[in-house]
Amino acid sequence: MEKKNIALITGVTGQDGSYLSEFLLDKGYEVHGIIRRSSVDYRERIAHLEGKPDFHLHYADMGDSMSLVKLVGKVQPTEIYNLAAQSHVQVSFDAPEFTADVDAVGVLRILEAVRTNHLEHSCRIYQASTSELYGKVEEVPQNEQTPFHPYSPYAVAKLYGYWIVKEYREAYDMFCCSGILFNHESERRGETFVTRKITLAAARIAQGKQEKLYLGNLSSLRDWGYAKDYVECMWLILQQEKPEDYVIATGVQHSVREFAYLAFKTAGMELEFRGEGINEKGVCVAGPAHLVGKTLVEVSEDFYRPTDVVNLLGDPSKAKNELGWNPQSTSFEQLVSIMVKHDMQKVAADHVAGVMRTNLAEYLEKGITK
Ligand code: NAP
Ligand code: F7E
Repeated sequence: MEKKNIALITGVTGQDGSYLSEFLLDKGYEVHGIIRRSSVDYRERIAHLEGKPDFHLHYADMGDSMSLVKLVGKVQPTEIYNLAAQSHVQVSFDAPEFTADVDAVGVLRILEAVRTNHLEHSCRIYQASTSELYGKVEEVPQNEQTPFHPYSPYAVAKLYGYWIVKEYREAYDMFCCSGILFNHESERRGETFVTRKITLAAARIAQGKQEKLYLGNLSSLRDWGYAKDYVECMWLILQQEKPEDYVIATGVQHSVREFAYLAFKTAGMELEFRGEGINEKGVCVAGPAHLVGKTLVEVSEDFYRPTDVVNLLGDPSKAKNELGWNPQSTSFEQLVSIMVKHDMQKVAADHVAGVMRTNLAEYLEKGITK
């Protein structure tokens, strides 16, 4: 009988972990995921997978070497996907030491757990690296050769993760690789990342549950893809003959302002942006009569970062040519539509169920209510 592929996913409860679990279960893998103890037991993104015979969850923590060593020994994975991280850039300014421990040293702990269990030549490792490494960008678009210039505590921690993976690949001949993934979003995206903050607010404003949305830098440019498309690349990277690093991106760039315009339009409100910088406002010029003429989007200094990454655009040529991956299988317009439609339904369902949610993203992101 053919031996089963066994995957261990750190960060299984996150956006990417949930899509990757579905993808690997469909491929016939036995999937093991790391969870942390939390005072709330409901794991929204993977609840539909719990109880499936090939899906297993284990308590461990990226900050606890012993838990990782024991778990890797017990599971004997053939592939590890290291997705666990404190992944919010703004939060990394507020909790830099925790971010460094999980996002930098955590990667080392995984690599050492594999070596300690003598699996370095049988277990392949994927590291969730990021376009944030390019930071204060030195060229546009960015590819695998573009120099790094990390520009936040998050990015600096992830740079360590990138280099330690490369080091272990060369020093110990391990099959470990980094996917340098540009922003990827979905209806499962955390609610304080800018895209989801916008789609949820558009849905809530359209349904009379919120008056206004406060954002930071509207001119920031991102290369936004669909998370469900990106997890396939994580798997493809580990199926190659040689361990290598890949840029995963769509090759298309939009501003936060453009994302907001399209999201509000999809929710039935046309915005016109007037003014500049901190005084810029998104005014409703077409849509429901009671909203026309109202300012629905404002800029707030609270959401500006001490240093911000403002010009990310990936060149996915290597992934396209060597992995055979299609960077544009979901367009920007489709992505926005998927997210807004989902959030319109979610807000309506919360209303019917009488759920009182303080999901004003301003509050969730900064503890601020305007
Ligand atoms: P996410 O939704 O924030 O999920 C992060 C995951 O990490 C969660 O499962 C979280 O568990 C877990 N985690 C955090 N600290 C941990 C710890 N100390 N021990 C164990 N688990 C811990 O992130 P994502 O968007 O899915 O991203 C996945 C990975 O890709 C991250 O490493 C991120 O930095 C990287 N990345 C993301 C993007 C993007 O655009 N999404 C782009 C490039 C790279 P809890 O649920 O318990 O908090
Ligand atoms: O910000 C600007 C903000 O928080 C995008 C993580 O998955 O992708 C993500 O990091 C841009 C920034 O994502 C608001 O200043 C404006 O320029 O959605 P974000 P991020 O920082 O790009 C990378 C690839 C990762 O690796 C990370 O893990 O949008 N922006 N106004 C805002 N951002 C937020 N959050 N909130 C605002 O109100």
